[in-house]
Amino acid sequence: MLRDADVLSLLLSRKPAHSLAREFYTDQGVYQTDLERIWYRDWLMTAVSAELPKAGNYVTRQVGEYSVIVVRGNDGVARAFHNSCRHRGSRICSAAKGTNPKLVCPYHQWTYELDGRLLWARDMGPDFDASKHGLKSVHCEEAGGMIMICLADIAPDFAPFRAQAEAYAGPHEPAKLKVAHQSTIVEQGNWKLVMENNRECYHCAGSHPSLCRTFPEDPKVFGTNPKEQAPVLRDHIAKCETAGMPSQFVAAPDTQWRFVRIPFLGNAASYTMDGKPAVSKRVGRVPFDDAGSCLMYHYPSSWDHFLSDQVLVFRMNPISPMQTEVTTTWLVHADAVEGVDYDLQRLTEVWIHTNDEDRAIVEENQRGVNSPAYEPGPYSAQHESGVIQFVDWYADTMIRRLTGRGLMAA
Ligand code: 3BY
Ligand code: FE
Repeated sequence: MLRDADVLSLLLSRKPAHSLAREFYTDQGVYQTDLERIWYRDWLMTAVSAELPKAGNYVTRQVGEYSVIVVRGNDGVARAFHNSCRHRGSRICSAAKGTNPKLVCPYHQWTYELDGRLLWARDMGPDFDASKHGLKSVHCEEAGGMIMICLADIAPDFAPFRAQAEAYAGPHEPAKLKVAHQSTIVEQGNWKLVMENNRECYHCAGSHPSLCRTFPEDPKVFGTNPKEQAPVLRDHIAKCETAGMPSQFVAAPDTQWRFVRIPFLGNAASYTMDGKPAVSKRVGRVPFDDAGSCLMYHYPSSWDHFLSDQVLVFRMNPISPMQTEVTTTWLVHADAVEGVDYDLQRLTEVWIHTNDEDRAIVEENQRGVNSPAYEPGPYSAQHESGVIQFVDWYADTMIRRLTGRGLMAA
C-alpha cells in the first residue's frame, strides 16, 4: 500500500501524455490519497435540483468514509449535513432518499430542524445546550439545476462555476425540469478509468453503435480543445449564441470544469436511435430542436449533457480502488407526460446501452491494468487530448496538494 510520499514520487516521475502507473488504478493507498486530496476537498455533484423539489425531500450520499444528508429546507434552500447524530453518532437517515418534516435520529429520537438546528433531545438535564449540538454542516451550493457539496473545511471558490453553470444551463430552465428516470450501475474499475474513458471518443466507433448515430466522434466537433474547432462546431456555436444561448467553450483556469455547446451529427436533435427528439415538449427557452448538446464536465465527479428535449446528468462516486458507482439522471420538462409527450424506453435506451458498453470497457481496462505486465502507454494526441487534460489536472492537483503549495482548499 503506497504512502503519500510514494504517490508524489510516482506523479513526479510520470511520463507526460501517457496513462498512469498501475498503482493509480489499483492501490489502496493511492485510493485513500485520492479521497483525502481530491474527493474530500473539491466540489462534488451530489444531486440534481429536481431530486429535491419540495421542503423535507432528502437524499443520502456516501463519499469515502463520510455519510452526508442533502435536504431541501422550508425556505427552499438545499443544505447538506454530516449524517451523524450529535448525541452518540448514529446515522440519522439510512434510506437513500425520502421526505421528512424534521430529521429525527432513530436511536434516541433527537430531532433536528431541516436547517440542522437541534430542536429536541429528551431528558438531557438543565445544563444541556441544544444550540451547541446542531448537525455539522457540509458546504452545499445549487446552480444550474445541480446540487454540489464540498467536504473541506474551507471550500474552493464556487462563484466562477456558479456563474457559468447558471449561464449555460439557463436556457434549459432547470427549475422546471423533473426526473424522468434514474439508473445506477457499479463499474468494477477505478474512478479515474471511468473519467478517462468519458473524456475521449476514440473508443466510440468500436463500442457505441447507438450513440454513434447522433454523437460526433471527432474531438474537433465535440469540443475538446477551444483552439481546434471544426467549422461545423464553430457554426453551431455561432448559431446558438445568436439565439441567446451561451455556447462558446469556457473552462476553469485549471481545467477542472468546462462547458461547450456542440452539434449532433447531421440533422439529429437528441440521443435517440433515429435522432429525432425523444420528448415533444422542449425544455426551457431553447428556441429550436437543433441545439445539439451543451457538454459539461466537473472533475472529479460529473459529466452532463443539456439538450433541447432533455438534460442528462452523470454522477460518479468511488466505492473502492476498483469500484465506481455511476448514476445517470434523465430530466425532462416538468409538464411532459410519460406515454403522451415521451416514451421512456425511447428516451433512455441510447444512454442505457452506452453506459453498459462503457462499463464493459472500463472493466476490461481495469483487468488488463491489474496485470504486472501493464505499463503506461501513450495517449493519442489527436483523439485523447481530453484524457491527457484530465490526467494532467489530476496529477497537477495531487502534486500541489501533496506538497502543500497553494491555498489549503486549492
Ligand atoms: O459523455 C461524454 O460527454 C463524452 C464526450 C466524448 C465521449 N463521451 C460521449
Ligand atoms: Fe464511451
